[in-house]
Amino acid sequence: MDRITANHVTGSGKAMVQLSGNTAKITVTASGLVGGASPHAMHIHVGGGGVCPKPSEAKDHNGHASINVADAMKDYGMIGTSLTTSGDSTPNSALAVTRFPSGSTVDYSRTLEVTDDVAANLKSGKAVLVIHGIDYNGNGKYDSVLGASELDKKLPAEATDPALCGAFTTSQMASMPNGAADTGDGATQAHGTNTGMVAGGSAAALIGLGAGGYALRRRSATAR
Ligand SMILES: [Cu+2]
Repeated sequence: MDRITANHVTGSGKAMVQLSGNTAKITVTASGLVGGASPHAMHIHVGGGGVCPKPSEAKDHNGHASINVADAMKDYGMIGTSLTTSGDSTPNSALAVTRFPSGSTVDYSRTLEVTDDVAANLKSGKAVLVIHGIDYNGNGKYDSVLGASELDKKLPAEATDPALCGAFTTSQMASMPNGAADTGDGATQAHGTNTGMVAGGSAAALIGLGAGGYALRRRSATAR
């Protein structure tokens, strides 16, 4: 996934969706996020441009250049599915802070029913995964350095601003070989990685974050 660098994010993550009809098996892993008791809202966003915001889209928030959820709405669209840990997963649970992963790492896996709209966006490459919750001023917790959240005035903006973002790309399992050759090409490698995670079921679509996300992960691995 891409770091929202304008929000001083240093973490990284990856995600995959295995879609069969409207049933989506979703896995998300991330690390380097705000730790402690900080919940990280996670959503599949749909209906936008199917892309992540660029650093140049930062705006002034409480005197600090940063990107809030609304600033990037045209890029990634509205919330389609809330990746809660239990219960409701509709946009109604967008900020159900007690039902999202919390702490610096995310290791999420859940099978959910998604709407026709979300399924269509996943298949057409217009779905974007966003993990929220940043630590702009680096003090290890959410505070009001960027003011209140534009989504819920009771929450600090740091709690809802986007941290990691990745546009989903689709692979049809039926057309994929078992274990693509490692040609050194990032796209092909990412494809092969996806293939390796497929257990079976030729009718399902496997949807992962694109080659860019993979390259980012490689860079992260060598930088640490
Ligand atoms: Cu979101």
